[in-house]
Amino acid sequence: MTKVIFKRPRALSDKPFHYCPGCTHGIIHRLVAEVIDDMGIQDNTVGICPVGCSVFAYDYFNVDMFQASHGRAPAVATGIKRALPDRMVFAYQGDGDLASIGTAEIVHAAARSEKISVIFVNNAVYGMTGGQMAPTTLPGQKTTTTPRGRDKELNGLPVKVCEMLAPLDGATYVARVSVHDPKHIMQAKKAIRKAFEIQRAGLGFALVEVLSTCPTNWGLAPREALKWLEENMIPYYPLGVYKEPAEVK
Ligand SMILES: Cc1ncc(C[n+]2csc(CCOP(=O)(O)OP(=O)(O)O)c2C)c(N)n1
Repeated sequence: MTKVIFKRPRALSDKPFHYCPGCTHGIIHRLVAEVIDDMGIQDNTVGICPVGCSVFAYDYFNVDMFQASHGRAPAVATGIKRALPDRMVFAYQGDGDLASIGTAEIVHAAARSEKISVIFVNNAVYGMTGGQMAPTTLPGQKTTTTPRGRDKELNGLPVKVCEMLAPLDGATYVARVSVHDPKHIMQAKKAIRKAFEIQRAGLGFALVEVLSTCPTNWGLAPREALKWLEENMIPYYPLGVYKEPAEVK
């Protein structure tokens, strides 16, 4: 008899991901889908995908999906959640999308404490458009628009999204996780589950920042990219829970 020990979550379609080898968007999709399965909310969930490499997330998630214009996922999520408050609504956004063109959207969605869950994928570059500097690009990091490395005099310093949003009164749950190894992947799933549980309990705005790789634009092999994330991104973007309501601790 065959015993199934690992299978595709129901909340993921069988369409193969288009992501580059070693890109961790696929792992993060899977974690969100597993949480949807585990909570039994597949028929009741609406996802918003961004502009960026994960724009085709609407093909991968087996739930109702919307595609928002660049940076506007929190506004679209707000509209859906307010019109259909019994739905579980999540926005999935990259760092160019959320922390650059969409900065005002995310700040005000958090300040209003919209009852949405935001999955924020920080890979320190604009992936889809060819690896330009993002607000999250590390000091000294080479990108196609900072070929000599990000220079604080010319390019300023990175935006740390969790540290920026957590002090807002409206932000209910804010956490940063990583997916560079199995232990951290399991921790990331717990944080994503919490962001959904907070929404289910009607407690307010929840955001999970997931540190992610972009081997193609970083110019690294997949395993080197995981190591680069661990050694360079985590020291600059410390992992942990930045805000958590007493109800779910
Ligand atoms: C209004 C608008 N401005 C700019 C673009 C070009 N654009 C498409 S994707 C993208 C960057 C996406 O980067 P990120 O959000 O970090 O996601 P990633 O691709 O790295 O996952 C940009 C600037 C666009 N499509 N629409």
